[in-house]
Amino acid sequence: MSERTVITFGTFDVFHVGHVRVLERAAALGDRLVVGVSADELNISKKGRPPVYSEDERMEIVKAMRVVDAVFLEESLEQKKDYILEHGADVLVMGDDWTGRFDWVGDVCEVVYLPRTPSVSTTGLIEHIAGLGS
Ligand code: C2G
Repeated sequence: MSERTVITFGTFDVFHVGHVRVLERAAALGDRLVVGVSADELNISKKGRPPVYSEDERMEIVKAMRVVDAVFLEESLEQKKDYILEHGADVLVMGDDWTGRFDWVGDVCEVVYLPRTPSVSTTGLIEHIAGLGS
């Protein structure tokens, strides 16, 4: 049987255990895991602020995970289908905060939404760290 490639996307800023778990669970759904790391510009347009870590640093961190085989820069949310085809992905995995949002790629691959890890988020960590200084 041929290799099953899993693809997932994310900013992975201020890398935390929720990121580790979604990558490990995504990897477990196939033989090879490819990760699209959101570009700094995409983050600014989505969230109105630049990430704490640069895109190069975020790609380096994600690439260092044992379960990750390859990383690339995700420059636009609308290009999902192109990225999926380019990387030969059989399944797209996203956390369930994205449920339903990427069903439109369902004609080129399977789409799976995984439950998010509760009580941890990049925004929460940034707020927590900022509060330590006051
Ligand atoms: N995640 C999770 N549990 C958390 C926090 C995040 O499972 N407590 C998952 C998210 O659901 C997502 C991945 O970790 O699948 C990356 O999360 P973010 O860095 O917040 O990514 P996001 O900004 O949502 O970018 O094309 C889609 C975007 O690039 C996704």
